Amino acid sequence: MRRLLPILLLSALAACGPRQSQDAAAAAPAPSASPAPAETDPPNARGQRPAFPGQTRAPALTTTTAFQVQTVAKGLDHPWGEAFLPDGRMLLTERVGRLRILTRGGALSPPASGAPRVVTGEQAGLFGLALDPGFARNGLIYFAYMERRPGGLSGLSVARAKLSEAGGGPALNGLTVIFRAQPAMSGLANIGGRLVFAPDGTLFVTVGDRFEPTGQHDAQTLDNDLGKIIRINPDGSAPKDNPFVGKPGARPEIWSYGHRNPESAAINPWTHQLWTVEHGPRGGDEVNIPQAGKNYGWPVISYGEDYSGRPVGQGINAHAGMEQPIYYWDPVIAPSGMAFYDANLFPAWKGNLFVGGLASTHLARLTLAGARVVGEEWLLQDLGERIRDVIVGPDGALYVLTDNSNGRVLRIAPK
Ligand SMILES: [Ca+2]
Repeated sequence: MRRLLPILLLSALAACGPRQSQDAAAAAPAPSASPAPAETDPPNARGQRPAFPGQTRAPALTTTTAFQVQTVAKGLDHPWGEAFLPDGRMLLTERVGRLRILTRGGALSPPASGAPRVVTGEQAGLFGLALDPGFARNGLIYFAYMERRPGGLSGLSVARAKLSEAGGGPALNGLTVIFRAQPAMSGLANIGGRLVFAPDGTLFVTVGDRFEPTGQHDAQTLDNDLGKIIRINPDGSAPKDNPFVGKPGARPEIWSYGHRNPESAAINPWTHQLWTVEHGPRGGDEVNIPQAGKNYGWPVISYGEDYSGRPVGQGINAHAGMEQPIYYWDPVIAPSGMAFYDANLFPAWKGNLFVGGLASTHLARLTLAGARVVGEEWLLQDLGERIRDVIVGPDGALYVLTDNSNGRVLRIAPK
């Protein structure tokens, strides 16, 4: 049994590296009308202008709340998704294909039996998970994973199963695949895989574009699930009020399109709307509020540039009929996981949005004014670990997963 590890104390104000010192300096009162942002590196793509003031590089913040970071569990192989069970334990996934239960005391269960075989390699594996809104009654869980498809191909699939525990550990029973993203592909990048239930009981699934060249299975066309936000019923059927139901040639499960690789999704607890964060090209990570039937632009419009250094498409950032992100990062943070903070343990953080950063190895704290980001702080940089997911626990603490072969579950609470 794993024991709770020694508590690691951190000061939110500690200057532990060049980024942190820049943040602290940037947060000093600014004499000019444009306060310095948290990001101090130049953008990847030169000459691009945001569509509205504050769409990128929000003013840097420095929290006034001292906090501590505690390692609840370690030794996990690329933990990806996490959710709290009604009894206060955590259910989590490891990308290699394992589901485990973590007790409040830090004990990890054996991997759940009955899990499907997952395709691994590059970004592929077992991804996000969600509990059925009626979990306390029916024990159903949902998870996304890379499934082997005919012809040596693979695809993002969502399965549902009943979680039970008997004897040796957790077990998945009655596993049913409720959604299979179409078409199957060969590549193992830009897969998506985050799940979140909407207040109306439908399930949102984020699906990446699989890094396919434009014109193949385009995020802009509605005859495929790639580069889409999907909305399904818990049995996998398409809700009758989905925006493209009945439209010839369009898949009825599509909620919104023109996405690149969304690996973050959460319901805003104050507006009850879906928010997502997606990986853009180099210099184009985005926060969106995907609405039914709308086009979020990829790959026609984007900030940033292609990895080759060339423009994305025609190099345009705006187009009629295509939605602007409410916020973007250039350079990218490589975002994964997001959580709105609506608990009471951190009164000063109430109303904030937290986003994990893989490449940036930080946890972004964003302050919001309605649908605008108005401040940004980078937390946990001194750990130097890729952040895969963040959720708010029943105790009001933030629970963060770090993305490596000795991945950790971290608990962030006031000092
Ligand atoms: Ca976009």
